[in-house]
Parts: sequence; C-alpha cells; structure tokens
Amino acid sequence: MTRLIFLGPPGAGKGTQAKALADHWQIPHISTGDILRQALKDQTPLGIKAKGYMDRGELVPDQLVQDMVEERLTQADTKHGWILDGFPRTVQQAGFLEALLDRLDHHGEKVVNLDVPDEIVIGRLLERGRKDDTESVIRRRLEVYREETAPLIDYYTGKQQLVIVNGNQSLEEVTVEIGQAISC
Ligand code: B4P
Repeated sequence: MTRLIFLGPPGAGKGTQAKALADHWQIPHISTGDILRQALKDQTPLGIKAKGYMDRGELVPDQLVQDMVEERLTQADTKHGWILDGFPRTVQQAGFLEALLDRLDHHGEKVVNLDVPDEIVIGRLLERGRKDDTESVIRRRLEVYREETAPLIDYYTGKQQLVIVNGNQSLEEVTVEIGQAISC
C-alpha cells in the first residue's frame, strides 16, 4: 500500500512526479494546486476565495485547503493508497493531516522532499509560464515556501518519515531515485 506525500519548493517537480507514480501504481493523485485551479475555473465559492492568494503567490488559508483535503481523502478510492502533492504546506496543515490520517486509519505514509536549487526552479517555472509563473510571483512563492513550508523538513525528519531526493536530474532519474528511496 503506497501513501506518499511530496514536499519541495514550487517547481520542484512534485506534480510531475506525483502524476507519473500515481498512474503507475493506479492510485489517486491528490494535488491541492490542481483542485484549487479547477475550483477557480469553475468559479465555485472556494475558487473565488482562493483566487487572490494564488495570483499573489500566497498560500490559501489553511482551513479552506484542509476542508478540501478531508473531503478528498474520505472518498472510497483512497483505500488502496494515494499520493498527496502540495499538501501539507504549513506546520498547521501537517498537524491536521496527522490527526485526519489517524482518524481514517491510514498509516505508514512516507514523505519525499524534492530538493532543487532556487535558480533551477525559477528557470523551470518561467519556461512553464502558468498564470502564477511570473518572476515576481515566483519569488514570492519561494519566500513563502522558505517561511511556511521548509519547516516541514524538520517536522518530518523528527518523525523519521522523510526521504530526500535530488530533484535536479532528468524526470526519469528523479522517478527512479524516488522508487529506491521509498523502498528502503
Ligand atoms: P502547486 O500547484 O502545488 O504548484 P507548484 O508548487 O508550482 O508546482 P510543482 O512542484 O508541482 O511543479 P511541477 O511538477 O508542476 O501550487 C500552486 C498554488 O496553489 C500555490 O502557490 C498556493 O497558492 C496554492 N496551494 C496549493 N496547495 C496549497 C496548500 N496546501 N495550502 C495553501 N495553498 C496551496 O513542475 C514545474 C515545471 O518544471 C513543469 O513545467 C515541469 O515540466 C518542470 N519539471 C519538473 N521536473 C523536472 C525535471 N526533473 N527536469 C526539468 N524540468 C522539470
């Protein structure tokens, strides 16, 4: 049973790797970024609330994202495993997730941190060119990452759940290293 959480700065390749591995293992790929972007496109109340935060490169408030993740993780297709991509992003979200997984009796999750230098992620995101991939918004996302998300590296190291993978390699090399790291 695979339960995997991807951490890493914006543009580290979380979405790219999570999608490939979820297809391979036939388990749900749960991307909070994708769910939020879909809500934005559909103009749902959640999308309307999230828009300003995402456009500025800020995190969407914890409560909104936590409700969304709870709703998704309680669906029947998560019984045989899942990959969480982009969640948790704050220590508050990590505490929430731990309590939720306990309640759902989902155990044994591993956390993969994709390590990629700032210059590389900036280049990748500028090349991708999504709406929130402008240089000033990317720099803000990196600042927010350092302030809010990077502390999760210590959080999960303390719980002995973290593996670190070099995300600055080809897509295929990163996938292979993740497979090796989580089977140890
Ligand atoms: P996300 O959608 O999670 O986006 P991301 O961090 O930018 O991207 P990711 O790391 O997945 O990069 P990707 O694989 O696409 O977040 C967007 C926004 O949503 C946040 O800023 C925030 O506002 C909000 N949000 C989401 N979750 C939240 C939460 N939990 N709490 C609060 N707010 C939340 O890769 C990027 C590019 O690099 C792609 O073009 C890809 O092709 C390329 N690439 C990937 N791997 C590569 C490799 N090995 N070599 C070369 N290129 C590579």
